[in-house]
Amino acid sequence: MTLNKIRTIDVFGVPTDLGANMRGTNMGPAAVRIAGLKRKILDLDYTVVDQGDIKVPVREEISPDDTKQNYLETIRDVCRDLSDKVFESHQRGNLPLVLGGDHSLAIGSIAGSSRYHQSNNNKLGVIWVDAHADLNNPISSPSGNIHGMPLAILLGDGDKRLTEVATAGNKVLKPEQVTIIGLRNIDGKEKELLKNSGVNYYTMRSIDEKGMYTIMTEILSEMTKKMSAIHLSFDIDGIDPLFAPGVSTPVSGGISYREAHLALEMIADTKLLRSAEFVELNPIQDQAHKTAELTVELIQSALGKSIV
Ligand SMILES: [Mn+2]
Repeated sequence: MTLNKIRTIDVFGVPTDLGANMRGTNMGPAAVRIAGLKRKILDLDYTVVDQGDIKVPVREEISPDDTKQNYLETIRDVCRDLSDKVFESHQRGNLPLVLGGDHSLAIGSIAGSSRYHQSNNNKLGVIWVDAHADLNNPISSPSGNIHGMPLAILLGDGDKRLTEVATAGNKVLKPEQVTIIGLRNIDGKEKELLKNSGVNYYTMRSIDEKGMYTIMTEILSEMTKKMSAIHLSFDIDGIDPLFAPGVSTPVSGGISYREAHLALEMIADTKLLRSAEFVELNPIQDQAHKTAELTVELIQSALGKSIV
């Protein structure tokens, strides 16, 4: 099946911070909307349908049992719901754009995209921009926070209740489908998990050595050869905190403002982007809305905004 040109963007907010210790990413979707998301996507000549927010229970009302297990069952329910909505958006021929929320939501969004592409025999490549590898499992994780585990879960490593949502009755994501960019903070045990995972990855050191242009050329020439659709999972903490202070887990030495735009413009040039999430924006940590505005600009670049 050939993929048609995308005309309509479906926006979904996932106001959750249940995957993290730090509160606040639940306000991310509102901050991105306030920064003018819809108007700025309309400027790029798409139709935009804001589908509103996925329902996420408030932390204070979640049962003590689920609180003790880092909200695992609540996160499962949210991800299941998101997975269905993302799947339906693809079926309508639209591009689901998911606003986080912490990165645990990627379990649901990628499950939905993966299910759609598998049922249409499209090969899906995933580009994961992040300071962290998000490859922890319940044994390796120092904190137990689920936002440190979504990529592991999508690859089939993790609590069964979540890996079942991730696969959504289909085959699990294969490591060769995934490329991580921007790594610079990996927990002790997670280093081995990353090296043994089989995913492609580019640390900040390789960005320093080769430059973002060379790296993205490498990644995208492989993806355009092997894949027929790209999903972008963009953790805002991949960007240097100088430009993106409004995240829950800032790590200095990250991707610069221009490097981020270049990477996204190059992804847009492939015309293969079919779904995306922008996650971990934390308005409590932000400075005068700077990171929310940056997020909207990054979304514009990913959707094809060019300087000329
Ligand atoms: Mn992440």
